[in-house]
Amino acid sequence: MNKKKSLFILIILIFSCLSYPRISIKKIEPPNWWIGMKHNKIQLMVYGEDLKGVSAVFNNENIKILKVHNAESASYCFIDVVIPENLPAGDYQLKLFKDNSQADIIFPLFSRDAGEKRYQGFSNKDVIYLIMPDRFSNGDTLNDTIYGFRDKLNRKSPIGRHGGDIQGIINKLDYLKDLGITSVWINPLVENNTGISYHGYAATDFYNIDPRFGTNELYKKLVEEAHQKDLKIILDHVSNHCSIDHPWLKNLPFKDWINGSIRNHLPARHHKMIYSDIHADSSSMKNVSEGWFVDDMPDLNQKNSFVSNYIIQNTIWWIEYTGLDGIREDTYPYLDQKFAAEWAKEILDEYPSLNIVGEVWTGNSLFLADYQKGNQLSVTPETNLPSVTDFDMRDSYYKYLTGTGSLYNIYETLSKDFIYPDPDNLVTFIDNHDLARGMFYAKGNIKKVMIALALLLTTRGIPQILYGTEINMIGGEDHGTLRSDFPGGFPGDSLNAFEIKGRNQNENEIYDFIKTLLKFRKIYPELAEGKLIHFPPEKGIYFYFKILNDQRIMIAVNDNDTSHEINLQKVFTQLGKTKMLKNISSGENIQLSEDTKIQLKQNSINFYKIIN
Ligand SMILES: [Ca+2]
Ligand SMILES: [Ca+2]
Repeated sequence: MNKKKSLFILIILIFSCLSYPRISIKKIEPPNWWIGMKHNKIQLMVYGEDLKGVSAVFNNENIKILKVHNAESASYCFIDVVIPENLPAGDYQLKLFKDNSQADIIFPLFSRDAGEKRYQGFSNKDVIYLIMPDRFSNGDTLNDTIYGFRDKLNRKSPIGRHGGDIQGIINKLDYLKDLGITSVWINPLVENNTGISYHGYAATDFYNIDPRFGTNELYKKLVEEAHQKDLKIILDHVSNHCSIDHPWLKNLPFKDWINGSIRNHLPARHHKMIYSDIHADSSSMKNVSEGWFVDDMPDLNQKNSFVSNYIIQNTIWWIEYTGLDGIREDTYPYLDQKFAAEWAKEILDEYPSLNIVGEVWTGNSLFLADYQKGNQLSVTPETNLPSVTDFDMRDSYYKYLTGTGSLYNIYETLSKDFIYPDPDNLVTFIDNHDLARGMFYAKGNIKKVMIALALLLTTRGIPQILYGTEINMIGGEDHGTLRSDFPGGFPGDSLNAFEIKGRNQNENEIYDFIKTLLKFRKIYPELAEGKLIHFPPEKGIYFYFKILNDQRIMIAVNDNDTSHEINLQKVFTQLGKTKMLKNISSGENIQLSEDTKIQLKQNSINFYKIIN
């Protein structure tokens, strides 16, 4: 071939490339949908090349395409699709066309799983066990380090990956069941291919489980196995931000996909009262809802309807895919609040029995209550959010355990419950994955921790216990050490605290105490679900009653270092015609007369079944 001819062919080739773009599809999100959902109108996000101006069709004309939206970047397009109810399940083909170029991708439509124990919700009948999955149990050492993923296994580093995973949690479901736990909240499991990734809050893929934790199929299996054992699973979901290493950041679908830009963004302010503050300026609200939580977690702009649709569908997708039972939504006040209300509404429309708790980190119940659904005092629009995290109560436990406060702080917090539309639907806790452990603050005062735990489990709300509480884990104030490994969960551990013989005396004391309380909650539902009547604590003595229909239990706390003999005259209005009290721990019966006194040991909490 002479030079002239080859140059001619080259020009033709270049010309044809310019005039006939080659469109391509890399992936589609959601990767599938289901037949028979209320949400039968979905918006597909297509990733590929040269997608501006494409037209789209399915290989089945019953799947209606309402609209194809161009993104600002040609690497994406969005397709509004209606899925008919009577379509057979199966793999359908989505075809995109542009000029002489064509690309296609399989879009499976599944039938819905009709299993009984799906989307159960959680309530004050439950006890939530919070697991940081990297730090609980390593059930598969083959996934500890994954080629192409930044953080490698490094158990020596408090902020490194330690190897815990979903298989590890599956392996310990019987342990949790035996302890008496009913629900498990697991910190986020989605892909976090970024630095310091063990905590899971920096997603680089919203539709895939991080391979160091397992696979999507394994997560589904976890939910199914949990359900078989009558345990529930709560998804830790993040709508507010993603990782700076999310592929979106290299090629944003729209300039306003995130709030601000990598170089120029507002830092998040933490004023949780900002939406209900009638004196607030709109720019202050923007600093909370549009600021970046940290510099390596870009704030997603839920005002962009494509972002908003993406997140709502993503949440529904995980619920439908696994059948999970509830959601803990991260950094709730930092979301665009109009979006947040829409998100909760859409989820609860599809799954009315589900419960959603928003993480609202403020110790002031007045502001917490404003976020709970149905608040008549609120000046902000309806949130549709059933539950919030009771940080006011947590702060009271903190004051009690550190000695900077007393039982009176706990009493006072409970006395403010009028502010909540539904105080029983608050998630209560002494500590969580972001806070130093109760035992750390109590400086090893095991009796104080036991009283706090008993109050947590028997006053009101949905109690949440951080993994390791039951074995007296202490940890430190920094994230790395408070999230220490559960002893025995990892290869080479010298002790196995999952077993009685691997725990020392103190550890077994706390373990047995929690297990007994969880058993009491099952035997005496009034402890879990009953109405609370309480008396102002005086001189470290706190009386309260839990009442469910005609079942009643009296609880007496002695927070003194000496034993006390107490005359029951003080609580006579609640005892009335009661003939006998039965100490449910010792089985001892106490016949009641006008001047009956009970003995309360030092630093003790005592439960008496009321027998008429
Ligand atoms: Ca592992
Ligand atoms: Ca935000």
